[in-house]
Amino acid sequence: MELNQNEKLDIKEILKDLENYRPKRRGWIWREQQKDLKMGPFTYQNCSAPLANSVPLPSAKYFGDIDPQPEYSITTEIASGRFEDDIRRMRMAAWHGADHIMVIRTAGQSHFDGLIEGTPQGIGGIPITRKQVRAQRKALDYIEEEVGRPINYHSYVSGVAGPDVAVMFAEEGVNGAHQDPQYNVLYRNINMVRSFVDAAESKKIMAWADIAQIDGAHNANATARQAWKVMPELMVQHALNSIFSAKVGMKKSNICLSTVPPTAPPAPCLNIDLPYAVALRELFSEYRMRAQMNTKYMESSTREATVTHVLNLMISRLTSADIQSTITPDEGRNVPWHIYNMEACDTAKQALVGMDNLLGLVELKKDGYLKEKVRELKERAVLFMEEMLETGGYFNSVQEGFFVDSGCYPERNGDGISRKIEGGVGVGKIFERDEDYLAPVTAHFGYNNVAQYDEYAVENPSQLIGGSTLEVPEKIVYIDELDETDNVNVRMEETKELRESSMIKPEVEWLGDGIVQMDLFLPTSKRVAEAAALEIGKKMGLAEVEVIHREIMHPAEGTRIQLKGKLEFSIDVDQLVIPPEPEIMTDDEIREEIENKPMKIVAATVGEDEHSVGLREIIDIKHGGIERFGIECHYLGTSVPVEKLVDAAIELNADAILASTIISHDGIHYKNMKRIHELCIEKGIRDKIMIACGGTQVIPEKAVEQGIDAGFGRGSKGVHMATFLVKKRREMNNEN
Ligand code: Z97
Repeated sequence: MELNQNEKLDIKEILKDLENYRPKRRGWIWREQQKDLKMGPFTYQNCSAPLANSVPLPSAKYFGDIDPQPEYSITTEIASGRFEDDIRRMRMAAWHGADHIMVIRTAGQSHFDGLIEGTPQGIGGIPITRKQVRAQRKALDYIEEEVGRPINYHSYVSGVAGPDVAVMFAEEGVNGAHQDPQYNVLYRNINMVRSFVDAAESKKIMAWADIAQIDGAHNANATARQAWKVMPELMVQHALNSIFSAKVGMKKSNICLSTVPPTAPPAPCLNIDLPYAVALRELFSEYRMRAQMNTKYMESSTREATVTHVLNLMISRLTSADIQSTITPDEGRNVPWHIYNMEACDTAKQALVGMDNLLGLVELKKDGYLKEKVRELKERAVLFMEEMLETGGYFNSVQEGFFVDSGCYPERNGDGISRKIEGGVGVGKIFERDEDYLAPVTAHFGYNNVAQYDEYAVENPSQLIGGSTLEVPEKIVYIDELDETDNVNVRMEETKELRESSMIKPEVEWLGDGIVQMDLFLPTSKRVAEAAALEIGKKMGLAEVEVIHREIMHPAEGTRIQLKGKLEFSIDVDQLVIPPEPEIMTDDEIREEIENKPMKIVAATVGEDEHSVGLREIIDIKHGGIERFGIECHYLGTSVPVEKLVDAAIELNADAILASTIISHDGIHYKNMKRIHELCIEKGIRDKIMIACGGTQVIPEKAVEQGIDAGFGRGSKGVHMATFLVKKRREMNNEN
């Protein structure tokens, strides 16, 4: 199967024969920095290879549609609850520059003591199952061909079923995963001994599959009362998971620290976040940095979240990052919608490309505040470690509540998360291996008594059974669906009409969800505005109306509201009358043509019409009008009689007459057009001159019916007019 960019990805095709699908490859793939990369008129220092297919930034049209890609991997997090709809989002995100697709797990999956099968619908994320993972990896195998860049697929290995999930990920070609036993302990209250034993096994398997690992330190930042106070502890958490992973056998270049700039405006965030970022990079120079954006202080304002994101991106550019996360405002208002994934990817791309070569321009100070702060943070972290040792190690320290304390170490407020060594989910489930223990599997951690059975199998115990599932995927037991009522086939049947007919509905996350968002300004206080907005939504025919964002413009004068609601109807796209898109030549093409063959026009508003703004926008260089292409414009003013306009055209030997009217009583605008055409015939110039008329009430087809060459309605720009003039002149001269 090959994707066609003009066709939707066929989910049914992805699901077909999934039982026998094998991933194309294993392991994480990093982007490669290309120094002195030339694209369009520019040279970049911090970019990677461009994509074969992508959606460039909106303003790329002024720069030859180039779409430079930063050298950091760009993450997008996807969490809608329906994996089949997320696949379409992944494709869009890949076109917007994401090459690290993280699927968030459904609520509570950490506490499942084993794998889930089938494709149930999730809450707050996707139930991670073999079928779901395989389908998404398969889709990404096609999508990466389409965009021309490898895409890393990622989910979570933490939790009680960590090792089981790790094996499944290794089998299914997953490329990245969160794995950090401290996450289990602190946030999921999973027994700490069990968590570290499971982590050893999980990490060993991840290392075999070359899966890049992200740790869980960012969670302390999100949980802490004052996120910037846990900076020393965050470094300790990074250190514990990193060295533990390396000791288990994971290569350091696949161990990523999940770093978060700890604070956000109105805090003076750069002043706090930058020393922390520098300290981390100095202490952990052998490892990779996954720069997560700050989510702790994220509210429902997309504007505010975007500014914080950009400040975080500046930290990445001033220090470094290997993976750059792009959290969406989902975290602030729980709207994990397609558009926000794209916006966040674009924010990262735009800011990183905009700050290309930043370190070639500025240098971080090597003395003063920055240096002192960096040293102070490192000292605090080292002291924290020392106290842990004095306390008897990690387990005792957790029991004592050392972690996620709201004090900045060595200050302690006694409000840390405390867990019992003999407590938590899965307590007492660790057993020492017997002397004759043998597991005929690959990538297994710890004691495995193979030699007594076959000394040649010591290096690879799976030989004893002719290979385990990692070598012989045919041995994988693939379970399709377990629940008849909750699975992808049932869901796709429910949305069949929208998949297979010309009916269409607006959507934010699931096909046919019918959700729309509205922006309102209401000239009243916040509480009143909220209530009024809900009423307005209902009156507009929306179901399930909800206010998802409110922002005070002034306590009494007004409030900005964002509303969401559901539309119950669909539209038949086959019934739509879609006018052809106006043709537009590029600025360069038009300019070249005019340079080679100059053009002159006369223009005026005609009849009794004083509205000059529209015409000025078409003509004036200031408004992007046709003057900017070098077209010589003679503007005669307003309320000009049509006779005078035609005479002026003759006198100046103009190539075209441009007339504009807004007034349309009694069809006067069309009558004037007809008159210009007739006058030109009478004066013998009609076959030599182009006539174009415009105005807000002008319907192009009706204008042409009056005998003139083109009509321009509302929304027309100078470039449309210039394109018409150039093409029409070529046609008149038989140059096409
Ligand atoms: C991020 N925005 O990008 P469950 N293991 C670790 C984690 O950090 C997490 C889980 C497991 C964040 C993603 C927070 N991280 C969300 C180390 C969650 C999730 O939800 O307990 O099944 O596992 O990292």
